Amino acid sequence: MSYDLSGKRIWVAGHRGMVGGAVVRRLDGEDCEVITAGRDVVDLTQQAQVRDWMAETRPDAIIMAAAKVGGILANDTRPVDFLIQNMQIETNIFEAAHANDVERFLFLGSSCIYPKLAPQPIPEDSLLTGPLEPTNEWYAIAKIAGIKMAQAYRKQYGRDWISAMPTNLYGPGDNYDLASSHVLPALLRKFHEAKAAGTPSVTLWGTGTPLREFLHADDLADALVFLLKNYSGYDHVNVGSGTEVTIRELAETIAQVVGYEAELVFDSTRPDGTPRKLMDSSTLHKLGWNSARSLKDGLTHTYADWIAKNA
Ligand code: GFB
Repeated sequence: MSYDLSGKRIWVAGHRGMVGGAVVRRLDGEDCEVITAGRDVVDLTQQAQVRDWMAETRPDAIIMAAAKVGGILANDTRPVDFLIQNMQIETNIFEAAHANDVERFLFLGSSCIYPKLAPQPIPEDSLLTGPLEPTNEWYAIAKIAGIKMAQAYRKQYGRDWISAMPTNLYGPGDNYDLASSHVLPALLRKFHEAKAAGTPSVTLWGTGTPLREFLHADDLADALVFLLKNYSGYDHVNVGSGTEVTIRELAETIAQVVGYEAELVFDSTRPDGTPRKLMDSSTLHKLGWNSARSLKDGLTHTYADWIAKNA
């Protein structure tokens, strides 16, 4: 299958977020028209606004990077927000896309859709084979519903709509708020601030033993454009980097990137979350895409970007 982006009007939903921003940058190199709309123009949780805006704008394709996202603490403590807002955004966009005959729709999920104790690396077909990780089951349920919406429109109406499941992401434009961020920006910030203040230790949540696979948002954006052009199918596709580290190893690498060695203190009152979630990305590799950036390079670039924006 090959979908030619030339002359197409592509709406990047969620362009102000880390992933949406990366997709917009990536589409700059394509011969297409990129459509964006901030919350001031269309509030994606409001059905009538989405319906009216889409009828007026008529995109040919949608890359759906809009979502309520957050790290382990935010997910664990605000289940209503993560479940309801994501379901609203998804339902509104899918319905309006169908009403306006959108040709291609790429829905973005998350690796937390898989069972807590899924086989590793996690193949796509382990979806719905076991209980979810409790700290993020609300977000996971909303994302599973999104996969099913894409599949339902394909099954009932023959829509050529697809889903991609990225692993843990990082990059420019990430959320650095310690109460709601993911681990990678949190640790960049903690080491940076410890260095500035000369604090001898940095506190990490949990035990430091969970394993996480990290992918740079620019690599994800490249994979998404690749899938939009080259993949048509009922099944969702995993997008990972193959780079897996423990949280302790991540902290040690971040210490090198920031240039500050500190004692690592582990706060065991905070949750570890799922023990491991390494994606099996062989489907994507067989289709012809591979990620290029190393974690160290990606961290260096991300840290430099954050410093530049916060100097
Ligand atoms: O990135 P993170 O918040 O989310 O946490 P998940 C990953 C691991 O890092 C957990 C540990 O074991 C945390 O306990 N960690 C250590 C920290 N120090 C910190 C810290 O200062 N801040 C944070 N945030 N973590 C999320 C899901 O799970 O991953 C979402 O909640 C989503 O639904 C996302 O799927 C990709 O990887 O555990």
